[in-house]
Amino acid sequence: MKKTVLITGASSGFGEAIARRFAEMGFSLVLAARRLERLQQLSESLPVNCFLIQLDVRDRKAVERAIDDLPDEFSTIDILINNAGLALGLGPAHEADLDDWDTMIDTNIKGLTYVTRAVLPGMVARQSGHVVNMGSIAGDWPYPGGNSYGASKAFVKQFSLNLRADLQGKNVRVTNIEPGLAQTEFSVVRFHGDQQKANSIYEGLKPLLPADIAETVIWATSLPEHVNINRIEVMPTCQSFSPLAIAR
Ligand code: NDP
Ligand code: 8X3
Repeated sequence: MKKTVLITGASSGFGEAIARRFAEMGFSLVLAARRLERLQQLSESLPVNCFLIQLDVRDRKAVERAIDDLPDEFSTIDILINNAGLALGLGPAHEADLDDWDTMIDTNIKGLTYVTRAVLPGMVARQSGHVVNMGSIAGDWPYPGGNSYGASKAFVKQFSLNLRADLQGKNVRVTNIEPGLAQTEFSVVRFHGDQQKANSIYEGLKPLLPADIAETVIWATSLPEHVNINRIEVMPTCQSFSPLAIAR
């Protein structure tokens, strides 16, 4: 029987690439994001059945309704890709816009928990399923300006591990994927629409591409059911570590 994957944040970047890869493999797709027209364009280019949901993951009631109201054909979610998320701002904590912090916390943390909580009972009842959370290297490695964004991804890391603890014996897998620098709409969003500033982040280097992360997701979810990949940290080869900073 065809499996169904629900992807949040499927309207661009990683989510879109992940949708394309699962579609190639014949999965049924439930695609969610706020920009419905982008989901429509995507689904028209895919060779499989898609159910589209215009959804803001920050809206707890809307998330619950969306999962409750899935048509029968799409209601058995075999794989959940909790990918919707964003960074806003790269300034120091003492100058940060609190609205940006609220939005990141509401989306990357709360939204992710709402979708997970809505989908998990079905997986547990069926004793089958896989939750893939989109974390980030920012959840492991601090950097200037990472403040609330990095902290939100550290939540995703620990939440993923704690889900594993709760799901012991339920045959539901949990994987946290932690990409590094990747070229998507991420930086345009982070810099509030400043395309030039966003482009400068990727100038003169070879970043990860959405297809690279899609491949990682496909690998982790295609392994035999008895194999659980807890966490995958992925960087472009050009990215690595700096010495610890010391102010003199
Ligand atoms: P994009 O900006 O290209 O994609 C983000 C996706 O999230 C969009 O589809 C957007 O859809 C969706 N989204 C944002 N807010 C909401 C919301 N409130 N409700 C529903 N959907 C939402 O960036 P990426 O593909 O890079 O980002 C995907 C994930 O990967 C994020 O969680 C990000 O933090 C993470 N990540 C990105 C890295 C990078 O360098 N690019 C590296 C590490 C992790 P819409 O606007 O239509 O709602
Ligand atoms: C995105 C990667 O390094 O820009 O999560 O925070 S980084």
